[in-house]
Amino acid sequence: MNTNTILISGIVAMLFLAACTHRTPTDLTQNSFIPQPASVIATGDAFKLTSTTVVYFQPGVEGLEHTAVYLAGKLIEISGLTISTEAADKAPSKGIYLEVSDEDAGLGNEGYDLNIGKRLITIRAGSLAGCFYGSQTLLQTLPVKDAEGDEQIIATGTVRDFPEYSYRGMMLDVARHFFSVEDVKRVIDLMAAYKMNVLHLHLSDDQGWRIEIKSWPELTTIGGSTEVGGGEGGFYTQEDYKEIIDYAQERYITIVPEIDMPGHTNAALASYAELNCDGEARELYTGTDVGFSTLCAGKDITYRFVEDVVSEIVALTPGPWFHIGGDESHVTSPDDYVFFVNRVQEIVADHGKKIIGWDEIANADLLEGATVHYWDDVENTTMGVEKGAIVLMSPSAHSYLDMQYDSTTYLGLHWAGYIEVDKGYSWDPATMVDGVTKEDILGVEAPLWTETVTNMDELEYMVFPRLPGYAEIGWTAPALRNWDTYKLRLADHGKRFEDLEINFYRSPLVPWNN
Ligand code: NGO
Repeated sequence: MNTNTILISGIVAMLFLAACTHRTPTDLTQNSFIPQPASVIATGDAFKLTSTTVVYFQPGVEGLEHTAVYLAGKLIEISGLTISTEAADKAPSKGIYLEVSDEDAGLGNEGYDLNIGKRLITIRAGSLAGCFYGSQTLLQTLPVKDAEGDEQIIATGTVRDFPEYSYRGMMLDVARHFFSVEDVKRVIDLMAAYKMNVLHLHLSDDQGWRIEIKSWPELTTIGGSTEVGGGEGGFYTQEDYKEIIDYAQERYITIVPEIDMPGHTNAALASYAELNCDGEARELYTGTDVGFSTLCAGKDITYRFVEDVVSEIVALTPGPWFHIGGDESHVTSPDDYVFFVNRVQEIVADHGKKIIGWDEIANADLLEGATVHYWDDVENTTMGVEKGAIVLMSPSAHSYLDMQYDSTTYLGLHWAGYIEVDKGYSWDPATMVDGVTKEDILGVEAPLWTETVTNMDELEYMVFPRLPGYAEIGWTAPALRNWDTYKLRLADHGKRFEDLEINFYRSPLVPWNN
């Protein structure tokens, strides 16, 4: 062998090795999971996903087959392999097996145990949601798309995992700019991949009313007819809303509907003159000011209106919450505000839902089970806790998805500051507000307000790559969270974003490798 041959065979061997290391990942702990699981143990071997792999599910557990079909569908999408589903009473000797069992109480409501053996993968959880999250973790061991469409190798090991908070949400403002059912479904899919479980829909504001209310039809025919900037707006029919609810439910996401009141109501006040104290309908509004509108707290018809709206929405909404807004009611007198919020809480409670309201609602007499949604005012929030409420954390300076990344971001606002990806990630809900501890906190939500966000491309640019960080804050214990390691995992997700055609912001703080 001459030196050249040695050199060439050396290079070939190195290339082969590099290809092998790429194609046979056998160390599960090296996988870039987001959110970081509670524990990952590697066993150093490999499971091969082939066209003979079957996703089995325990029979007699309603809903589990659906998760099996979802998982098989994703595996087919990824690999191009034919992967079927089948019921099986007990774990088979090979394949993938989904099982719901209450044996491991330590996993809680949403936890799971994912065991990847050389021949068999099991996902065991105490609930259907847990099986779904275990499936999402398994899917993160694979690319989202394999150009070659052939067998896939998965590193063996065990993931035992459960969330820090039970509410891991995102909010979408469909009032300032309207987003279609298809858009909302895409948002739901992207959230589900990161184990988020609540989508809060901001369904009404000064610029638009976005949900059909059959007993007050002009809310949508008039109030839904425009948006910020004067575009044509739009609204969800009740069937559309149901379609969103069902789609979300299949992905273990609860929809929280918000009707913002008594302020932020110009669209309603333009639709029905009688809701105004002076009896005169307002003009439709397409600007971006806040705090200039109010329902008339002293009129009976106001509460008939709220009753009708709440009852129609509640009838379509399986989740436990109804969000009553309550923010920035600057032209409602303090007494009227308290009177109004107290009455509206009763209406919502009479319909069997728990209320959530922006932190200002702490000024009212909160009903048991109320959630104060912290966004701005620390005093309101601690007052809410003193009155027995729990807290949903959306600190505007850390979690608002409409805040610009930096001064060059072409969209968004910056009244609460700039939120680069590290700032969005590096905070702990349990130490955010003095006197509000983990026990007082329901969870975390990242709101996307859409004054400046007009379409899906723009939405994705503001939401990604920050959303996975909020998902991790909601899911992973603070002791396991650290920006320096998170940014490397996030970098690996860049390829996933690209394959999913997400228009994401390539933050210079993240060492993207795609
Ligand atoms: C505020 C305001 C919204 C704006 C948003 C913009 C809350 C709770 N009320 O947050 O109406 O759209 O800021 O960032």
